[in-house]
Amino acid sequence: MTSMSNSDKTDTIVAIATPRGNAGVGIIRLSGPKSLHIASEIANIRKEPRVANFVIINVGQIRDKAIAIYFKSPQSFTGEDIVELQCHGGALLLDKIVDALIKHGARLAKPGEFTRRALLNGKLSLTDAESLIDTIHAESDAELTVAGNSSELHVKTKSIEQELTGISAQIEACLDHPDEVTLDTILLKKQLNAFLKTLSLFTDAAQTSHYIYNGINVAILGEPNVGKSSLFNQLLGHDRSIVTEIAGTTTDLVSETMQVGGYKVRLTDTAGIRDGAGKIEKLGIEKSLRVACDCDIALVFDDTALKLVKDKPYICVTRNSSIDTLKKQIIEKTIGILPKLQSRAVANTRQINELVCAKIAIESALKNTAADLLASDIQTALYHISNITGTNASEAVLDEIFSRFCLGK
Ligand SMILES: Nc1nc2c(ncn2[C@@H]2O[C@H](COP(=O)(O)OP(=O)(O)OP(=O)(O)O)[C@@H](O)[C@H]2O)c(=O)[nH]1
Ligand SMILES: [Mg+2]
Repeated sequence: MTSMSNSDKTDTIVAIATPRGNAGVGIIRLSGPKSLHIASEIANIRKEPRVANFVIINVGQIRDKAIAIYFKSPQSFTGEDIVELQCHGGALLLDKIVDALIKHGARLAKPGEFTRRALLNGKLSLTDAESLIDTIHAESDAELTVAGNSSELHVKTKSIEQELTGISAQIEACLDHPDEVTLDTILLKKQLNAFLKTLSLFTDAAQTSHYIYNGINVAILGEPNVGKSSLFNQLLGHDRSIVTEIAGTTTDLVSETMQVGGYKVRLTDTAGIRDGAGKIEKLGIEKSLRVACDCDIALVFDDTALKLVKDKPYICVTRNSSIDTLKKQIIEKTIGILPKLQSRAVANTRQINELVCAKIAIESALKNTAADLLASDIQTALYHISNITGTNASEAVLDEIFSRFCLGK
């Protein structure tokens, strides 16, 4: 997604807000100054805000009975005038209605543009916006829980940002008037150390956050024909991998995401490990060996597999392993490898990267006695913290975040 121009921000945008497909209801959303005007071109929308009204949408030869709701600025999700049309959910029907709205002056929204406007209009913070996207993409209960707990990060980074801004002003004053203003270095060191401690709460939990957001990699390993793919399919609950009586059936990695005990697990079926395989199988076996090294938990069928996993957490399995027992064992091993969460200090990967950069700048500030170098470190720390809070976040950072959004959000 490219950076936003001024006209981008004042256009009236439109998108289908519900997933594409044939559903009972499909919602089209318009946001921007001309929302009501444009929607009124195809339906008799009432001007009373926040009232659901029954309308007939007329688009060429097509008619649809729908519910329309007008949200008047600033009391709306984006802070702008919004019209929401709850139509019938046919993909073709919704496309025709959107086309008509575009013909009457709306522009198709970019992914995440509604939320980006909400951010610009102060309706939500950047951490709220990221929490929203993480919630939408959540594939496990753990992910859903941590995505909804963004307030801790917001409160803590906002407070550090305010203090850093104050410190920055003091240093500038010292640099401008060295004879009149002196820096209380003892207090400054105390403040900086306190920031480091707070930021560490989140960075120390990075491994846990990583597992929660990216999933725990569980690999099924063993010699050919032992029943790896059969077990893989049973754990998933559907036929994903091909199963035959021929040794060497699986030649490539097959991965699927599933939820076990509220955690996201990425389960991988592998090619059976043996000597003397043909060209294709050999390439598959190389991948199996790599997965044996990289996985977090291994399900091992035999000694050949066991030798590969070394000191990694593993579970011995057989053809007769009970799926319920196995799932319980995976949960136990998962809890074993997840470092304990300190409070609700969870941040996503992007946020953790910014926090680590901020910490490095603060650590450098603690070593610097020259005011000009100190000023530069504090500015660097502020830059990274504000890429989390959203204060003056760069367009590039916003583009990166909002490109993860789906159309219509
Ligand atoms: N009787 C019995 N047969 C099984 C069981 N599990 C798998 N099989 C059979 O064993 C054969 C091999 O099963 P797969 O699941 O394809 O084995 P695999 O380890 O994935 O084999 P490769 O992909 O060749 O490495 C198939 O004919 C399965 O039907 C089981 O629990 N009992
Ligand atoms: Mg197989």
